[in-house]
Amino acid sequence: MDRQKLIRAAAAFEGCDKDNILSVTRHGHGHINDTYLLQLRSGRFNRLILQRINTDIFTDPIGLMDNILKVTEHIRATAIDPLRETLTVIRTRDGRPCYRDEDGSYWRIYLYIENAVCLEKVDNPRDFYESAVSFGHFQRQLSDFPADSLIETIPDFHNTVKRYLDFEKAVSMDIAGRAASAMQEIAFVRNRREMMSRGELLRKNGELPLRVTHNDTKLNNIMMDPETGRGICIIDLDTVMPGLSIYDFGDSIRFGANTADEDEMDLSKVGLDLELYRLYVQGFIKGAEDSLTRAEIDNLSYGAWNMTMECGMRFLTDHLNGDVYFKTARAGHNLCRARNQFKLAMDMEDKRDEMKMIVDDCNNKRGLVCLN
Ligand code: ADP
Ligand code: GN1
Ligand code: MG
Repeated sequence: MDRQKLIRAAAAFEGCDKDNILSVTRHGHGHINDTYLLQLRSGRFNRLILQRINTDIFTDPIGLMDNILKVTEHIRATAIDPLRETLTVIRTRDGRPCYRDEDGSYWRIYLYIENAVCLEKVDNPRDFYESAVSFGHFQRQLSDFPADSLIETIPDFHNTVKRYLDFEKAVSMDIAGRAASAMQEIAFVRNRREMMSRGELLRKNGELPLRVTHNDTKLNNIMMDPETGRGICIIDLDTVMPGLSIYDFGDSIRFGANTADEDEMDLSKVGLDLELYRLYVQGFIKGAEDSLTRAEIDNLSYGAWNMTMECGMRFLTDHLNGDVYFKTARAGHNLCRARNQFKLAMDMEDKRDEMKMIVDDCNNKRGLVCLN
């Protein structure tokens, strides 16, 4: 990115005069936005996060920023340390939460969360547990926030029924000519169609409440305290929108409790790590306190399976569409990811009873759980 362009964007924000900018450098390992660390010479805050919002994915950046303002203000109202426990949006000189440059790119600035680390992967079960406490607590913090006042920043993001229709469309169009060589995977998805629509059904008939959900509940979207190992602040709020709590839970399991990486080719290595699963269930229930309903708790295991199936189906759909959505590093990358997710889903089907027992057990021992 052209340095002058970065400086011009930064200078549109309060306190960031050109003369006051010491440096702007690429930062972090996010896959969606362009993120920079902005260092100032003087002022109340010396370090800020400058981001160019990915408007290919988020087509309504103004609505998106409005969501973020609402949610962060709500969390801030009960925070003990309001500048560290949620993101703080810096305004432009004319009072807006983001800046549109001459090329049509949208920029925003957040306060940098100091004295905190962002972990890229689960190396230590304790970190996974703490991430569960943080995402569970996020549910608790927003349990009294009106979810329907938020826009869907990516419409139908976790509407598995809609995702299924997209999948069938990809199969019938077969744009990349790959359907014939993926018949086994296509059949695998088709055989589970009904089961995959259960979450949507429970949402529609009101059995599962509409919540404010994060929708990208990965470890690297939490800033953690390096001293205590606990989560400080949930970041990456672009996909915060109305959704189901069991999907926030499920996406963490899909990603973090797999015994192998998401694109491991050796499927014998792929499976659900039940110990990590137990830790995450304990942490999530603890963090959520009393905010989850019985129906939500009873459907946590289903949420894990459903998110795994949905993600595998999205990878397969993208493979059939010619790899247009997810970044790929090699031929067949999306098909490999899809197979990996399907193997994980199958393992969850085999471990269904154990998964359910773990949830019941953790729920019964609620309050007695203590890893700290
Ligand atoms: P993406 O959507 O591309 O994943 P994120 O908003 O997650 O973008 O930001 C990318 C990375 O930048 C994060 O993983 C984290 O390391 C860092 N980061 C983002 N916001 C902050 C912040 N307010 N303070 C400190 N680091 C941050
Ligand atoms: C995408 O880019 P990343 O890794 O944060 C995707 C998620 C998928 C994930 C699978 C906006 O997230 O939904 O679960 O890939 N995010 C979007 O790796 O589509
Ligand atoms: Mg991120």
